[in-house]
Amino acid sequence: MSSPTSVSTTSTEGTDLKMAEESKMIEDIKKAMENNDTDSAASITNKYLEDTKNISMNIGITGKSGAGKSTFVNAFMGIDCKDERAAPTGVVETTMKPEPYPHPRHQNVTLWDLPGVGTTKFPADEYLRHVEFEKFDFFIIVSADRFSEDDAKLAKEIKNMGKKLYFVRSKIDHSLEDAKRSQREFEKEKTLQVIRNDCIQGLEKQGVTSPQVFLVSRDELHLYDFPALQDTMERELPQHKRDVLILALPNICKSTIDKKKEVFRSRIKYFALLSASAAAVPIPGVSIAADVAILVGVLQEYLLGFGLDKTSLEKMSTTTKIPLEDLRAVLKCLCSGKNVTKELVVLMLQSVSAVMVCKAAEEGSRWIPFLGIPIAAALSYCSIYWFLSSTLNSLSVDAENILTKIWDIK
Ligand SMILES: Nc1nc2c(ncn2[C@@H]2O[C@H](COP(=O)(O)OP(=O)(O)OP(=O)(O)O)[C@@H](O)[C@H]2O)c(=O)[nH]1
Ligand SMILES: [Mg+2]
Repeated sequence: MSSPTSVSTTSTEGTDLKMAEESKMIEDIKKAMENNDTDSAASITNKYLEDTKNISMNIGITGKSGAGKSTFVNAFMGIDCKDERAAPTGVVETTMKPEPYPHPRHQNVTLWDLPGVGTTKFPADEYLRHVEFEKFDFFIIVSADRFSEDDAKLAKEIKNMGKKLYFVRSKIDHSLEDAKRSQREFEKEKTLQVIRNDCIQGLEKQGVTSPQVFLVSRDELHLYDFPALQDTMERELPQHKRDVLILALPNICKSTIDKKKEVFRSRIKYFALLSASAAAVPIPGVSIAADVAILVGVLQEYLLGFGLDKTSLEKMSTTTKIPLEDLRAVLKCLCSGKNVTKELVVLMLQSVSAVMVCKAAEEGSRWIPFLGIPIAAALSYCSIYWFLSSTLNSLSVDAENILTKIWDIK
């Protein structure tokens, strides 16, 4: 019996190691299947998927009082500041102690709204110990104007402690409005570059080397530097954490949706393998029951990742003031905007034609050798592989349609 392979969660692990672990695990599963040891195959796959789900991420957001930290926390989680799950914002609401905000759709991701160094009156090193810096994957320092001496000291200390950090210059909409009013020949791109350079030079003068500064506006995350911030964070994280971050990001453009789709696509083979190991059990009815149970969980995860679950859609309708029925009108996939139930999954499975299942055999066979594996298992593998691939395509199109609908009214 093969021993289950676990996903290591240390941040030093690289892409190659993860790929080697995955290949070894797939080999173990294949061997178990060929020996008709379906219990082992299922347990290795299950363990891997569970470990993947449990990878946690903690992001620390800090900066001066009023800089826009709490607003940034909410924007990052894709929720409105008036939402009951939101970090309180406003001119008088001061973040006084580290406050965790679990991501509403991905409970393993937590954004920490941290009081600014100035608010706590601690020196930078003591401040970091006070907020338990070890638990953070990275920090974001937010400022609504030039970064202060406190911000620079904190940045140096964060780097000394071996942690990543990014600078966010917030309220860019305000700054552009101000510039428009005061400049005779206003040029947007030029003004943005001036703000960016001013922040970078200010930090360098205070001894921060190669600071990465991103210009952000809370209501227009798709503009300015938020997309670049997403790409940079993602690029600098280890592979297994990268997937966690991507799924938790707000859908601000097509490229975010495409990245989410790729993360989900890379996991399809494991669900198909789970289905295959259940199909090899010679008890009538076991396979289909196992498939439905697997699919309910997977489809719910897809909906949460794309923000197409019922709650997200309702909240989106309230925030954007687009009637819920108008949002629903652009959705094509049967499960979009719904609670996924066993009945719904059965309905969706019934719409799968035999021809399409055969097509899946071609693609699916890249991952599993059919030789030595019972026919039922191979068929089950292919049908689930195809079903999830095509549902994923439909859901990503729905997510893009929602994005277009929202941008149309802006
Ligand atoms: N126009 C505009 N206003 C913003 C932006 N970000 C934050 N604000 C506003 O700035 C004010 C302060 O924002 P908060 O998020 O509460 O700031 P904070 O850093 O959490 O403040 P403390 O909790 O007091 O430390 C609020 O009224 C926000 O609505 C932005 O990008 N654009
Ligand atoms: Mg706050």
